[in-house]
Amino acid sequence: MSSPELDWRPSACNLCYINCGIEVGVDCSGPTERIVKIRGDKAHPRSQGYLCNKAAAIPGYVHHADRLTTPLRRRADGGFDAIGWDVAITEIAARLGAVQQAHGGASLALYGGGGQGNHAGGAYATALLRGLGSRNTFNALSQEKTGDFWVNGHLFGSQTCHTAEDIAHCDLLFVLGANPWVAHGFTNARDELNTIRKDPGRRLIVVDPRRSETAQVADLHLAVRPGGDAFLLGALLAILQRRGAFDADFLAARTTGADDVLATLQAVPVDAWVAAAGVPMAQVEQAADMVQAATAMVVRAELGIQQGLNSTLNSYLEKLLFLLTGHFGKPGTNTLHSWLQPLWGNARGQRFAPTGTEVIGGLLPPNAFADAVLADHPARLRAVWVDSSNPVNTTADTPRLKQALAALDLLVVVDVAFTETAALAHYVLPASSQYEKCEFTLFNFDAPHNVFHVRAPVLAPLPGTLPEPQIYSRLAHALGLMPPQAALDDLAAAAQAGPQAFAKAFGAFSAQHVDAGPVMAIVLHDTLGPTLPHGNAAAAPLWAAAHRLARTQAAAVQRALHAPADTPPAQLGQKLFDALVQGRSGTVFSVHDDPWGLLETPDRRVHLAIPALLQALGALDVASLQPPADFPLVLSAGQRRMFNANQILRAPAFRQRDLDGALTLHPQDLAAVGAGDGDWLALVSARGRLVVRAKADDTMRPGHLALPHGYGQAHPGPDGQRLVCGPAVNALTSSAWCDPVAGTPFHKHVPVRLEQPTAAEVAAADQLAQQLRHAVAA
Ligand SMILES: Nc1nc2c(c(=O)[nH]1)N[C@H]1C(S)=C(S)[C@@H](COP(=O)(O)OP(=O)(O)OC[C@H]3O[C@@H](n4cnc5c(=O)[nH]c(N)nc54)[C@H](O)[C@@H]3O)O[C@H]1N2
Ligand SMILES: Nc1nc2c(c(=O)[nH]1)N[C@H]1C(S)=C(S)[C@@H](COP(=O)(O)OP(=O)(O)OC[C@H]3O[C@@H](n4cnc5c(=O)[nH]c(N)nc54)[C@H](O)[C@@H]3O)O[C@H]1N2
Ligand code: SF4
Ligand SMILES: [Mo]
Repeated sequence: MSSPELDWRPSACNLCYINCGIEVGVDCSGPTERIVKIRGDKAHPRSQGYLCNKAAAIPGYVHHADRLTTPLRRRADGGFDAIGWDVAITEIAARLGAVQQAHGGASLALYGGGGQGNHAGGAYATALLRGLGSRNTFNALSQEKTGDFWVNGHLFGSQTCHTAEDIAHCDLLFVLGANPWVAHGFTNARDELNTIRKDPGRRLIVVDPRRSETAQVADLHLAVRPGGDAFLLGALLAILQRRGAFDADFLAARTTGADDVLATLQAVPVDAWVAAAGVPMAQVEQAADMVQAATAMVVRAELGIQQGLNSTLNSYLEKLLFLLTGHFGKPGTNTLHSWLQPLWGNARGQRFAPTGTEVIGGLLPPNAFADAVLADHPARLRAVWVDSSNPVNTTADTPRLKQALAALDLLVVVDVAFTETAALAHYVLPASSQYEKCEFTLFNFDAPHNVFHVRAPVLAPLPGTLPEPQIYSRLAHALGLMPPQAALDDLAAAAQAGPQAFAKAFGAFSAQHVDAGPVMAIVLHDTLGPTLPHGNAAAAPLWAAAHRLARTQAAAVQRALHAPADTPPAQLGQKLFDALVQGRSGTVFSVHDDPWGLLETPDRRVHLAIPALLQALGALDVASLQPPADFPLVLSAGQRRMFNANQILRAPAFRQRDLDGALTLHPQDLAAVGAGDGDWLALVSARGRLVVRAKADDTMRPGHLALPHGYGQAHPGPDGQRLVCGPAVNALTSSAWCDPVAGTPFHKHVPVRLEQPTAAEVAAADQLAQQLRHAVAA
């Protein structure tokens, strides 16, 4: 039988935050259309047809046995009843309203607000939250990036000033605690790494305790002791300073505060710190040589330092490396990028009352969530909805997180699948998948060309599901948060009449309904949305964003759209919006020639001195790297591997090459515990115990172990029983083990020990492993 002819439709991959342009091959021959194949979209201006191995798994995200197809309401016995959408919306609205009435808006929170491919819904979830009088948003970014944002706020004047990496044009790529070969993190990573490797004029340095896939193609691999990065970076900066390698002209022309930084570096005990970092001095000198020789360097950092010891300090030192050497704001260096719509905000100095936690970028750290619910505080959280997140598996300290979820008056989960978090909710609302609705992401971190991709739906919504904008619109209407229907009808009629009529009517509407500000995304969706092409109603809030950018960054938008310099702002904004909603493969929305107009310090200089972090650098103590006696090994709890993708892919088939989510460790560590390759071991932290499959791996540094991220999901097996695939790593982590500034967890540095499992543990692990293999084979 010949395979059916496929209809190819443009979209983007939702499996990591690069969001490569793809074409999905849709089989239209059956009663319902199905995605069966994926290929790269050559028309996508950023990825240009590139794909990694994971994209082939997208059909398994859309079509699998655990998709939700009806709203669910939990019964007293813990089971669920299927209920209709009208009942679900009415009941949830009533209960949210009751909590808000009794305890105020501050008792409500949103947890999530967008995974790796879906930020459209976040605009609407946030609108509902604001409409109810709350700004409490817990987001995964505060498990990794808020230390970086905090540093950016100090250096560049706003936490929304975010650095981009012009890797395509650098001659030195300095990778710190990142494994782009596997995890990407920048566009077309494997192609870029191969190009650098083959070019004798370009160099790659990797700092990673593990000889990672990226380290294996590097010119220099510094196998740092886990957690030793602040010492290594401090020593490297001090060496560069002593060699006179800093860019004095750049520092004088573009920065303030360099003297304070230099004074701190002067005091660094280089030899002691290099020894603490566990790297030969000759290699650090070699790294310094390569930095000095570079004409254009990019520093690329990720979780290895952001979820490692001293994470906010690491983010500072990493930026000092490119700033003090003047590799900033030029082709082939780190620079700032523009936003169509910032993914986070600027919130310097704000505190969250129930826990005293600093709000960074407008976001709260998941590490503070359990305390925020369980605290004895008048503003403690009582009602929460989770959207596009699975905190039971992804937030530190699973048992305590579950305790907090159970203490809520109301927990609503909006997801495409029946997650571990959904299983604990009062109500579960089934969302349409990212290929069944209009989507976009705000992960647009490129410079000088920045790209935004509005992804039109390529399939009809799975019956029973709704796109998030409709869910939040229905809730906002049911809660009485929306302006009068007659006003919305007038605005909708103006939208039908055309862009100019709409712009005029919207101006009048905004003036008249000032209190509709918080729910404006929903207003735009309900009125302008229906007029947009390709089913792109959810992109309506971008109308306001496009007009704002055309006003504030006119030259960059003109360059992107090839529009004449005298284009009036209103016309430029409309042109940008039209390009965004009409384009199917992504749109270049801004082209910047330098970052200085994007800086938000009043003097447009980089403010290099951050006193609290300079003090922390001066106070670094080599003894802090000594592991506790009862937990002598360091676990990287959540490694990116070829076959994991956060919690997005639930069916075990995707992970069949590493079905048990093995613990990788150096053969020497395996021998020390008297075990062999493939044996079960008990991995014990101060917080918990997991039985895991051991896998000898000589790329690991002795003493350093790794468990994968993105496991621990239950999925229905062939006999209907729910089988949990691989370790749920956050059973081992603690929410208190985190950065003092940003509250980001030290997941790359969990102190552990290995033990022999009991006979009963081994029997249970063997049985589950067999069931999983049986399920995958079926
Ligand atoms: N395949 C795959 N790709 C993904 C994801 C996925 O789940 N799977 N998730 C996406 C997401 S959400 C993110 S945030 C990114 C994360 O992307 P990365 O941060 O690149 O990935 P990780 O594997 O978490 O960690 C990177 C490296 O840090 C190293 N490391 C551990 N401890 C230390 C240390 O003390 N110092 C230093 N210098 N390095 C250390 C590890 O050995 C590892 O090689 O990946 C994205 N891409
Ligand atoms: N121990 C440890 N913990 C970690 C990490 C680690 O390295 N170690 N990494 C951290 C990092 S960097 C990150 S980014 C977080 C990620 O953790 P989370 O914030 O929990 O996000 P994801 O794992 O991406 O889960 C995405 C969820 O969105 C759902 N989903 C997919 N599409 C849609 C949709 O269209 N609509 C809706 N409503 N839902 C959808 C998926 O089914 C899934 O449940 O994990 C963090 N946790
Ligand atoms: S790098 Fe791979 S997982 Fe990430 S978006 Fe591209 S194809 Fe998808
Ligand atoms: Mo992440």
